[in-house]
Amino acid sequence: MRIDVVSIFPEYLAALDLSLIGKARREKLLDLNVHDLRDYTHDRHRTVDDTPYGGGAGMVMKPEPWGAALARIATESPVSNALGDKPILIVPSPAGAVFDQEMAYELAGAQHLAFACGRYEGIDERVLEFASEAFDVRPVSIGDYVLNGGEVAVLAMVEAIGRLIPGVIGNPESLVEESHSDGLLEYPVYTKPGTWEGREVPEVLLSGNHGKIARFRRNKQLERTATRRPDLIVQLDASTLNRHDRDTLWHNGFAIVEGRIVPKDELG
Ligand code: JDE
Repeated sequence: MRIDVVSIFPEYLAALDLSLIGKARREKLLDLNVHDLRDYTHDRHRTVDDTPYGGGAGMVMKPEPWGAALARIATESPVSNALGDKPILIVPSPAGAVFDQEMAYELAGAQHLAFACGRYEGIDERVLEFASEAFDVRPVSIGDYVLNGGEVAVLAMVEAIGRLIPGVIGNPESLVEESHSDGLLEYPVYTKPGTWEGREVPEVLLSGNHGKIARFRRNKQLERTATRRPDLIVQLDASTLNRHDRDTLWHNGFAIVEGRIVPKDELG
């Protein structure tokens, strides 16, 4: 896979030389290129921003450097072809569609991704229109909060996508296990020593009884998800829950009514 990132702080992306993603680059599984937007300016001060039309606070990123940088990346794309296939341009933005594991899987299947890191109040909207001639443009949010720029969002997305590229993860079994995570949060994990700071590892995990261990872990997943992410519980398919699952959910505030999972406090 080829990935291009455009930023006014290219040093921010230095973290992508490290760990799993750094190894994938060295092994040529990932061709990652970071570009300095200021290299596409022509004035003495390498200006990338200007005041907003219509007034308002802050500054807006000028279109010309973005147009030049993105045109260059599109030209070099291994994807753009006569069939109308386009590379994907991801624009981190609090106003984007929310990035999740499903989107990570989709993007991991692409040949060429580009990321445009905005700063200040954002990028002149005409850049996204212009870019859509050569790219499939996707404004994407990593959550409902505001960052100073897109760089940190790109670090998160490249890590989530990069680890799904075949060969990047040493132990592909962990990916298989992950994909079977059935819409619940993970169960808690423990390792040696068996007693630490007066705290014991749950006895069942030492029992060797695999049926009991599976039930214990499943209960922990259901309890955690009910407490921390009740929004995920109501999205579960009730027909996939056994008698034990239903009992655990009941004791954690959820009922099943006519095949639908509902918080008990919403019952009449
Ligand atoms: C991403 N959750 C939050 C991007 C932006 C066009 C392009 C970019 C301060 O205002 C911003 C911040 C950012 C950086 O991304 C995030 C983010 N997921 O904050 C833009 C706006 N228009 C503007």
